[in-house]
Amino acid sequence: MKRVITYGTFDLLHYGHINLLRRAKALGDYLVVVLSSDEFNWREKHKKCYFTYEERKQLLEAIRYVDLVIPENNWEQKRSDVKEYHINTFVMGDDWEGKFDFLKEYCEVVYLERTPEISTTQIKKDLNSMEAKG
Ligand code: C2G
Repeated sequence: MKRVITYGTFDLLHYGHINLLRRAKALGDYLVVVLSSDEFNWREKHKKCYFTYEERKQLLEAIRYVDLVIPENNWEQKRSDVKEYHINTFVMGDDWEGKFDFLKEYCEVVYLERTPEISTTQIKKDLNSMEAKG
């Protein structure tokens, strides 16, 4: 049983997230998604999510590639998560390339290519401009 883990906010879930989750799951048999809490997002990423943690968790749990969703409350929990969940492979999009190489001591670290042109920020911008045009 190969166990994979990935982290993120996953607000306004979109096909870029799905592409990441599908490829992450393909690297093993069990995928743990560590979902940023509302507090962590605000305190550490200055991100105000459209959907609450519970709503984002519900959306992720409906995805066939996702086996478990747990909260991300701080930057430091990755080492203990990898140990506690017996993780073989840590996966992130390549916008984080190199940032988590310290985990190579505990598990395989894989950075996957981001899906270009789509992001939560872009969705919000596009919706705002559509609204403005009426
Ligand atoms: N992603 C992607 N393609 C996109 C957008 C996002 O592959 N077009 C990937 C990101 O690289 C990340 C995952 O989807 O691996 C989740 O993206 P975010 O919700 O933006 O996650 P982020 O805010 O980067 O949080 O401790 C790590 C952080 O929690 C990561």
